[in-house]
Amino acid sequence: MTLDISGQTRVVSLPEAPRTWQLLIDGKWTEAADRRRFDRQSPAHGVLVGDYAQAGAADADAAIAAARRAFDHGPWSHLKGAERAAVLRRVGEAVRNRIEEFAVLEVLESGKPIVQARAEIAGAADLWDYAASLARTLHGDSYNTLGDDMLGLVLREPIGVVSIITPWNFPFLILSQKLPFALAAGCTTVVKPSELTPGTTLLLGQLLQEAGLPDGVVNILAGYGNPVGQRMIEHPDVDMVSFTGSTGVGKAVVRASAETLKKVSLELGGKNPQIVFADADLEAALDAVVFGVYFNAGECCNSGSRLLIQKSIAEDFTAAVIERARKVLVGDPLLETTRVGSIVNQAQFDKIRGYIDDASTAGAVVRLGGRRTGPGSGLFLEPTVIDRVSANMAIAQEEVFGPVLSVLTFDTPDEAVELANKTLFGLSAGVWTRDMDTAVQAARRIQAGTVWLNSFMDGYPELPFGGFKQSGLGRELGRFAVEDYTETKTLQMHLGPRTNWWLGKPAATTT
Ligand code: TXE
Repeated sequence: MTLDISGQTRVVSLPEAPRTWQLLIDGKWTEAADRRRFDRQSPAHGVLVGDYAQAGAADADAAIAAARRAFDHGPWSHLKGAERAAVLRRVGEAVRNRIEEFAVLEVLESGKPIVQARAEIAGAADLWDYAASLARTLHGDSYNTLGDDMLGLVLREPIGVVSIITPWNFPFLILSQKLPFALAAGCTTVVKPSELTPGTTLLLGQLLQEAGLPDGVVNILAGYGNPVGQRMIEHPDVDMVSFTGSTGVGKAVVRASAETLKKVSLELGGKNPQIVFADADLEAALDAVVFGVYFNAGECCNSGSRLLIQKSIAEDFTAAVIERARKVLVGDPLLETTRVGSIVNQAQFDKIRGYIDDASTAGAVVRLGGRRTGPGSGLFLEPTVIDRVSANMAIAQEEVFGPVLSVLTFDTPDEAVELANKTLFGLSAGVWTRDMDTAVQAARRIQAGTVWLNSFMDGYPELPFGGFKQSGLGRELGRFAVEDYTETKTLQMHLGPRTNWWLGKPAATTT
């Protein structure tokens, strides 16, 4: 145990040396072909925490070849669902047994608070369990209605080799929204975590081996979008890409996959509204608005970054949000009490600060925060509230990905829905009202993949997640999550003598 600079006790000491990692290719831990390495500093503490082999294009090719071999010849895609489920359950159990190790790694690399990191790892373990259950229930369809001479079967087959590319904001949770479902279907994979947060993905590699996953089924490459991610998308031996990240890179993924016409699944950005009507349970809404925007320092695709508040209560409610936001404990993410940690890196910090400055210039009013705060040299940013925002400002249109709330007002439910839909994104939304008609009618008209009524940012493995419009393509989670990693094959089985002769029945044919 060590103390942070304010004299409080950290849950662990800061590492004296960075943890070192290799790449996992075909079941072997290896250096990059060109022996390059890169490292990572904790954004909250400024100390080196990770030192990773840096994959290049040659390593990507080797990993894809291993995944291809494992898919085409290996046992994994041919195992019974029950056998695959057993491995996935063992992984879930192993993650649960090492929650603290995973959580500390995530804190050091991402800057998120330890309490939150533990909950995320536990939630991720649950996704492995859920995917295990789907491995046994994945099934196709049959048609016994096509006449006596025909039986139609619809088979589900694993799609093949899947490239999985993940971001830094929820490194292990987002990985677990993809990988166990691909494995449940029988696919093999190449995984590239964000260059900022590869640790927990690489640690998982060790657990996968211990759980008995055959070599080559999961290959893990720490490295950069270019060239590694790019190669993982373009390579002709890859059948599908599952990507979570920025909308800009999402579009580049679609372009890069076009040459080989791969299936692409995208989970991208959001500019999610929380609509609060005057008749809502305002205490509950207040808590959820503050949670919705400052959780994970706002580095969250689901961030409730736009508060749409009914004019009759706008001033009082905004004042209450500001009061509540002042109480959010920002600081060292290794303290149990911290609720908001550090921004992930200087570039992201500068991007957020740029949006705040631009909003002021455009005529909005920064009523809280907006400045760097302590402790030490960490990249901490004050919870920020920006009032008098209008719908066409960049702060109301673009993903800031920081602890910044924009306040916009409306009079009528129609106006609220119109404002909610007035962005290029469509990931999620929250609606707060005690009136069932208002709630359900708004929910129906909001263009978003998830709408929370009198709640915000709850998630369940059972419920699909993904975006409308430029927030993505396809859905993760839910009972169809495994199907996303399959191809459909139609099997038409003719029974008995031929019945549909093209040139007439030959005379010699007696039956
Ligand atoms: O994301 P990138 P960045 C948004 C958020 C944030 C912005 C930038 O607004 O401010 O994106 O973050 C890999 N081919 N989100 O730059 O670049 C990259 O290595 C293949 C929203 O970190 O999209 C990483 O593994 N891969 C988001 C992953 O893509 C490429 C979460 C995501 O990085 C690549 C994170 C390329 N050409 C950021 N370029 C969400 N939806 O939650 C990069 N990558």
